[in-house]
Amino acid sequence: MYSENHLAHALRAASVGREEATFATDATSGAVTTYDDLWSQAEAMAGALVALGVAPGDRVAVQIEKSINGLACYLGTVLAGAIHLPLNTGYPAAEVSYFLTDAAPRVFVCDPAKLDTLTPVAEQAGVTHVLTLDAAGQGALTDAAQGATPLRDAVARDADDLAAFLYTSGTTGRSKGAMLTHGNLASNAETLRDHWQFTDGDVLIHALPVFHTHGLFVAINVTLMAGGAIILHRNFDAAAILADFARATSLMGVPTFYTRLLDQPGLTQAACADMRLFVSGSAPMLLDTHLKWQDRTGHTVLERYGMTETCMNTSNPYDGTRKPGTVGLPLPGVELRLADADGNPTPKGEPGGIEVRGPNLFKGYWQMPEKTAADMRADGWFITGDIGQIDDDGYVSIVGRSKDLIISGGYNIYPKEIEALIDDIDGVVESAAFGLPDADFGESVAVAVVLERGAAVTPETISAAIAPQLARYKHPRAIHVIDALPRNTMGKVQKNQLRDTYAVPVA
Ligand code: MCA
Ligand code: AMP
Repeated sequence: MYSENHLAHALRAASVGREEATFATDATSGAVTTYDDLWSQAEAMAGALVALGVAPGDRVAVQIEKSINGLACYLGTVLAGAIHLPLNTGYPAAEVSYFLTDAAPRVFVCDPAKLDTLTPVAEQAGVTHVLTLDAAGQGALTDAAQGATPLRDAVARDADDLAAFLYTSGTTGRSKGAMLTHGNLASNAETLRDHWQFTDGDVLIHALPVFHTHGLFVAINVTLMAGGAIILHRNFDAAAILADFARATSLMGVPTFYTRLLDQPGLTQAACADMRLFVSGSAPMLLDTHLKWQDRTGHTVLERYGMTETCMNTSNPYDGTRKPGTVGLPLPGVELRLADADGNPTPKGEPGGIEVRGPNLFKGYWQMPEKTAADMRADGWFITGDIGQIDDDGYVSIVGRSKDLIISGGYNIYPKEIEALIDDIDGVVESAAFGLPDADFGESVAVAVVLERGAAVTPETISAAIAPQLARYKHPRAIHVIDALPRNTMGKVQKNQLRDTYAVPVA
């Protein structure tokens, strides 16, 4: 099936001959989607896209709520040989405008409620087709799919051809489109399926967003490649997820999922009796959370480490010892080393910059060869910007980051993006955004601002000025007006000092 299309073939193979098996159960309505339903819908979507003129290599951008038809749109894009470009549903028009202009997609699919706002944005970016898809899976795209001739033979694509763009912010401000190939996605999901022992008997509780690697290329691709099933939650509701433990086998989440579940009195060993695997990633899980989880459930959370550009790099073992506070060992096929800024490996046992190499590595940043070259060494090592340490057993711990990044509830927030908006406000001299410990999200955004003398600017006016331009999760939770930013002798802003000054004890 789809033997000419590398990723589609890999995703479909496990369910061939089992078309009536369940792929998804909707957590709220109980509606069941079989594998036949899913792929039929994907073929219809692919037919609609081809009818709109989508050709191999074209981008299909989506900013849509999570739904089965949304997943079918992803798969339909792959079948059509095009490139799937999902956008965070929280991005306001100002942010969407950047992505559409940069990626120049042939088609943009958005929520009907945003059509009036986003149509002019898309037109300005030169997008020729704007369609809709709502949370119930209805809209112009579904209508077009119903009227289209389904694409039964997937468009031929090799392992090296592009399958997806995921935008990831840069430390210098502008977001970069990470180009992921069919081979990247297929090889990584296959490795994870085998490493975590996913089979067609698995039922994964799926509560992650599907516009990032974690929710889409890990959770969905692994399930498809195993021929398993998901319970589809549109958002994270701790009580509803806990209730599903009785009919599921596995959960993938960010640390916030686990801290919120720990607040549920019903979280007991008995409640987890049917679950075989809890996976965490995207952000560091505190040792305290690991230990509390072990104590309450009898399970050890399996922590793993990845990046948009690399998919998953390391994982604690399924069968062997899972070491809380580490992200485990390099996955099969992935090489990992610690090195200094020049690429010289660091002495054994000492911290160093994490670099990775393998079939999981992306092809580069879209139309930014200089940024690709800055992060990718000539001999293929990718510089992650994370600082790690490796213990005597080979387990990797992430001990810091050389990149200026805040991770809040599993979402990456680049301080530079916030600082640039604040610095643009009349009366602001300069600003520094930094992360503070947060009991729910791990980190939250705080900002220190220096004002011109007598400027009529307040934390409230700053919030109001940046609000329309930034997704809600990036909004500063605290804004401090100060006389001068602390700097070292080289003139570099000392964010550690700001973090120490403004940290509030976490409950
Ligand atoms: C929601 N809010 C947030 C966040 N999420 N603020 C900061 N950080 C966040 N992550 C805002 C909401 O807009 C709201 O603001 C207020 O916080 C409370 O919202 P609440 O309803 O409690 O939040 P939620 O809807 O329950 O979402 C929390 C969440 C969500 C479930 C943790 O953020 C989430 O799904 N995170 C997962 C992100 C993820 O998939 N990351 C993977 C990417 P107000 O009420 O004031 O308007 S990284 C990746 O893919 C790499 C490769 C990897 O390794 O996995
Ligand atoms: P993203 O750019 O959204 O793909 O986020 C990737 C970054 O998330 C990595 O470079 C790490 O800094 C961080 N990350 C992912 N998984 C973990 C983890 N298990 N522990 C600590 N940090 C993590």
